[in-house]
Amino acid sequence: MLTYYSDDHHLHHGKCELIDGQLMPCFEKPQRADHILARVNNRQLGEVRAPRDFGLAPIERIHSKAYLEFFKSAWARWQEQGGKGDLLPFTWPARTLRRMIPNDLHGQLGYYSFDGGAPITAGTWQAAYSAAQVALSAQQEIANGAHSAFALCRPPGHHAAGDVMGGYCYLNNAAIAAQAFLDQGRKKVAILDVDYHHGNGTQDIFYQRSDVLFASIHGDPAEEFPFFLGYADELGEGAGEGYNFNYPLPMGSSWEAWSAALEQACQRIAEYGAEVVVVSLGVDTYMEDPISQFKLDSPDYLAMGRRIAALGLPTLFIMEGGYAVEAIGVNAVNVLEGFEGA
Ligand code: FKS
Ligand code: ZN
Repeated sequence: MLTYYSDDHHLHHGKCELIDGQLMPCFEKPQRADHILARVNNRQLGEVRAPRDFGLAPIERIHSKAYLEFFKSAWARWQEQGGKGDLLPFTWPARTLRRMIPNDLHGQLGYYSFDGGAPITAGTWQAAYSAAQVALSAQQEIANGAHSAFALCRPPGHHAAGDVMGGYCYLNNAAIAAQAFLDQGRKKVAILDVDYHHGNGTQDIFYQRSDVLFASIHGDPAEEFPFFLGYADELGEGAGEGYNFNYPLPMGSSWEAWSAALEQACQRIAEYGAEVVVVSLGVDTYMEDPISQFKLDSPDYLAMGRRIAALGLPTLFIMEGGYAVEAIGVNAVNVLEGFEGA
C-alpha cells in the first residue's frame, strides 16, 4: 500500500493543553507521525510519497472561505499584536450569548472554534494545508485505480466542521477526501470513523446528505470528549436521515464489544452500497492510550483491518488520533497490514 506523507507536519507543534486543571504538554505532537512513518518503513508497507498540491479548491468544498481566511491569517495578526505564546481561544458563543463575528482576533477565534484544544502556532496553517494535500493525494491514488492508500495526516481532522476548529483539528481531511470522490463522479461514499473520539466535525458536515454515509464507533459522549455530539439517536436529518450511525461504547470496552459495533457499522456500509470507504483511522482505542478508556490490544488492529477489507471496497485510510506514541506506529500499521491480508 502506498503512503502519502509530508514533513510539513513538524511545523505544527502546540505547547500545551488544559487537562484536569493543569497545563500539560500537548498530546498531539510531531513524534506521533514520526513513529508511524518509521513503522511504515520498517514493515516495508510500500513506497512513501510526498503529496501533490491540489490547491485550495477541494478544501473550499468543505470549509467556508471566511473560516479559511481567518485560519490562514490568524498567526500573522497575532504577531502584529505582539503575541508571545500559541494563539488559543478563551471565550465561545455558548447558549446565552449571540453568535456574532467580533472584530477582535480572540473573539473571532472563539467564534471559529468549539474548545481550547486547537492551538494556532506559526506553522499550523501550513501543516494543516499539507495534511489536506496528503489526504487528497492518497484519494487521487484510489481514484486512479488503487485498492487502498494511506494518508499519514497530521494534524488530524475529524473534529473540524465547516467553519469550526477544535479537538486538535483544523481541516477535516477525511471530509475533504470524501467530497473529492463525489466531485469526481462517485455517487456513494462511506466514512468509517474508528477513532476513540466521536468525529463530530465529519458528522456535522454530512448530516443532511445521503451521498456520504457516516458511521462512528467511539467512547460514549455522555462520558467522553466531545460530549455534545455522537449519541446513538443521531441518525441524520432531512435528505440525510438514515445515513448517520453512531456506536457509542462504555468506558473500558475491549475488542469484544468494539468488534460487535464494527460488525454493525460494516453491515450498514454494505447495505448502503458504498463505492468507496474512507476510514478515519485513530488508534487511541489502544489499552495504553494516555487520554482514552478503551482496551484494544495491538493484535486487535490486525483483525480490524481484516474486517474492513472484507467489505471488498477501495479504501482510503486517513490518520486521526492515537497518543501512546511508542505503540501508535505498530497499531496503525497493523490495521493496514490486516487489510492487506498480512
Ligand atoms: C482530556 C481532554 C482531551 C481532547 C481530545 C481530542 C481528541 C482528538 C482525536 C483526533 F483524532 F482528532 F486527534 N480533549 N481531559 O484523537 O479525536
Ligand atoms: Zn481521538
